[in-house]
Amino acid sequence: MSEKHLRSGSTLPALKPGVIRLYSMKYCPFAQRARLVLAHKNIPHEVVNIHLKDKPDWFLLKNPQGTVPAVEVDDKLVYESTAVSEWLDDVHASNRLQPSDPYRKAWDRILLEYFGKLGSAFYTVLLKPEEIDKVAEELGKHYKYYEETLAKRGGPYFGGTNPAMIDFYIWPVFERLQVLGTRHKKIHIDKSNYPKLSSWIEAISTVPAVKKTTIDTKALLHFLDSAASGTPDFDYGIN
Ligand SMILES: N[C@@H](CCC(=O)N[C@@H](CS)C(=O)NCC(=O)O)C(=O)O
Repeated sequence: MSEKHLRSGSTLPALKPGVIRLYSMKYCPFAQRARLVLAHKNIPHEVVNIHLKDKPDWFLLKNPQGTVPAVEVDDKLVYESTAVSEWLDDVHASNRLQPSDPYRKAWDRILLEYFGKLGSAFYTVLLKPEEIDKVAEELGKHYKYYEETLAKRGGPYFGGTNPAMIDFYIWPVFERLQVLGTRHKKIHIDKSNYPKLSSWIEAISTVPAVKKTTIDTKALLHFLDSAASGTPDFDYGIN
C-alpha cells in the first residue's frame, strides 16, 4: 500500500480479514506510540496514512474525532493513542509493556497525565520560538522531574531494566525536543545537567522498535517547520 496520505475523494482501501490496520500520519507523535507498540511486539499490520488537512469522509465515519492513530481489525476499531496502545498490548500479550504491579501502574498514569505539560511546552517551542527563554525555564522543571523519577526507578528506562509502555508514550515528544534542541541550545538535554535523562535517551535510542520508527532529523525538522507555517508537508520524504 502506498505511504502517501489519503485525502477526501480517495477510495477506502479494502480491509483484509484478520489484518490489523493502523490509520496514521507519518510525522505524528501520537501515532508513533502505536507504531512503537506494533514494532516492539512484532505485530503484523498495514498502515493507511491520512491527510489530516483534507480528511476522507470514510475516515471521519470511523473516527468522528478525526485524529490518528486509530486501529482497525475486522469489525473492531479503536482510536486515541493510549487506548490503541493498551488494546494492542492486551490482545498481543507477549512482550507485555503495561506494568502488572498496581502501584507502578498508578505512578505510570501520574507520569502520563503530567506529560501533557511537556507536550504543550514542545508546541510552544515550535510555534512561538520568541518565547524560548520562558519555555526553556519551564522545560527545565519538567526535565528535572523526569530526572528524579529515573533516579528513583533505577533506570535506564522508566520501566526499569526494560522499556515499558510509559517509555513509548513519552519518547516521541522527547525525540522531537532533541531535534528542536539542535536549533535551540537552551532546551537541549545535557549529560552534565540531566545525566539520567540523557542516559535514558541513549538507552531508548538503541531499542529496536525505536530505531525502526525513528524519523530522519532533516525530514522531521522540515515537517515541523511546514506544520508551524500552517501547511504541513505530510508526504515529505515519501516517493
Ligand atoms: N488524544 C489523541 C491526540 C491525537 C492527535 O492529536 N493526533 C493529531 C496528529 S499528530 C491529529 O490527528 N490531528 C488531526 C486533528 O486533530 O484534526 C491521541 O492520543 O490519539
